[in-house]
Amino acid sequence: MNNGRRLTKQLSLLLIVTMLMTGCGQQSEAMIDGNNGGSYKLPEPITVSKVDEADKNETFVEKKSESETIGSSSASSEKAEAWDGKTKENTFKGDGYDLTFQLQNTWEGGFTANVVIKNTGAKKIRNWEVDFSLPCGIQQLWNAKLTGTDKSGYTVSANEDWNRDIEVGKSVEFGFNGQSNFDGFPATYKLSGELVEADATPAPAATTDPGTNPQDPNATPDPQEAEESDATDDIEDAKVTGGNQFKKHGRLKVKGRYIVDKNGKAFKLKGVSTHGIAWFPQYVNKSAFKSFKKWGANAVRLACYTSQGEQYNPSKDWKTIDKGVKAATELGMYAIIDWHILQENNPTMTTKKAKKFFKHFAKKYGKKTNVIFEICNEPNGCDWKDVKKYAKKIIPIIRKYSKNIIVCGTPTWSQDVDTAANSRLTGKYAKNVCYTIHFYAATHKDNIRNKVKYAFKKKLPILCTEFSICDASGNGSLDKKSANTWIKLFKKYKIGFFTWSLCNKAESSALIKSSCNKTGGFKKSDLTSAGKWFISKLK
Ligand code: IDC
Repeated sequence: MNNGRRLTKQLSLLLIVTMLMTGCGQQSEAMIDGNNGGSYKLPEPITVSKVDEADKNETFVEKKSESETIGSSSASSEKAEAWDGKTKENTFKGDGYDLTFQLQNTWEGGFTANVVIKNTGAKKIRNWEVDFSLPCGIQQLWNAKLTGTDKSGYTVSANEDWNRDIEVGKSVEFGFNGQSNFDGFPATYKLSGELVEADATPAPAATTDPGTNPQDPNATPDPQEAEESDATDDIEDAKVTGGNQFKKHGRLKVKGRYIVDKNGKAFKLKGVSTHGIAWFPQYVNKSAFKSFKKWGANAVRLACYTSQGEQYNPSKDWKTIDKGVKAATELGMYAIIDWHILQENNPTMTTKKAKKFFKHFAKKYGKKTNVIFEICNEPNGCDWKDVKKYAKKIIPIIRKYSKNIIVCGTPTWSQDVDTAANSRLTGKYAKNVCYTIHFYAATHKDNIRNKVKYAFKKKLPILCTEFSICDASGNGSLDKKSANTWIKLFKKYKIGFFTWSLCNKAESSALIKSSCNKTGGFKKSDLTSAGKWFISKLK
């Protein structure tokens, strides 16, 4: 039997579990003990269908038989009970797995949740997929991919080889931000996956993606697996002092895995990103940028959200970008023009208007030595091949007018630099192109840092065009320890970084205190703790 067919057969044990959960801590009819003091309805049948007789000599093959039914079904139209405002966690103990929904953070208009799927059974669960009901939008999702939505909720599944198998006794986790006030734990879940004998041979993609290790579901890409070295003695640092940066350092270029100045020395871009320029245009001004230059920034990023729902309005935003480029230029700073896709998760959804946008700005600023083009902020819920397809449409438009650096986003909100490293743009599309990593330090830790280590060893040129030290919602508590580890890594690898965001919005990623009404001429005392921490890293 050929490998493909054999492996397809290996996936033939199917586990489907539907369960109902009501609001945590609440009592209701059809109670079953053991649900964290809460209650749930009896689960839907678990159907285990077994494989073909023909396959009986495969490692974990079981003989085909009628499907078994475990548990009994119940209605799935149950609504979640309202949240009690206190409970942070709700675990459902299923047959062979636990599903824990952890509420990590809440704020007016949103929340961050983490979901842990633990394998408590005797077989490995492979290619898991969770359907869960949620009456609101999802803004971010990490360590999983969105594979479907309908009016009642979402389908989320493993997004990498390293998290698609859940070994016996182990867990995988994914997280997301909800876009409205938290209103109760999901009322319904459905966990699907394949049951595989624990000692079965590894999954096929193990050999196709060297960045991952399917044997250990909790592993992230193992940087050791990228054979190349991460010693940075192959390049000298540019001496960066004050004054006009692009007069001194000229047009920046991508050279191997580094961004270099006109003398071929590694140049670290360091700057602030604006918030959405449609929402906070008042901070796009020379005096605001000057404050950060004084503290050591050499660049700014102008973030232009792209959908109407996100207030994109070319007739206003384009003028704000002009104002921003002019201010940065007068201050001798580099400026990134950022096509800030977010709600429009797949960049190909924006190709038409992105072409217009980049034609306009490349024509206008492409010959200026200080302008950089970022073509898609954060692709999410789409494949790397979509991003590449889009990049191949946009890059030639910019190249018609400009040789300047182009920054390309990566999948999963610009976290998957490992994927980009394994299959980067080539030929004319690759010239002077680097790839972006984004992180929010309280959410993204070693698992994402390992992607950077792996990609760096694979010689991928990386620029961090956005990060903050709070969680991925742009809010929540600050994790300076994780943030310091990130910056240390960037300094070691000579990777530039831009922090989110230059505004006084009442959220912890904002750099300016919400009580401060100034739009420029900032003093240190006008900065939030994220702002103060950031300027301390500019030295
Ligand atoms: C957030 C802003 C928030 C705004 C929201 C709109 O901080 O004020 O309401 O966008 O969608 C990103 C995005 C960035 C997000 C940020 C925090 O690039 O636009 O800004 N974030 O969620 N990626 C990861 C985090």
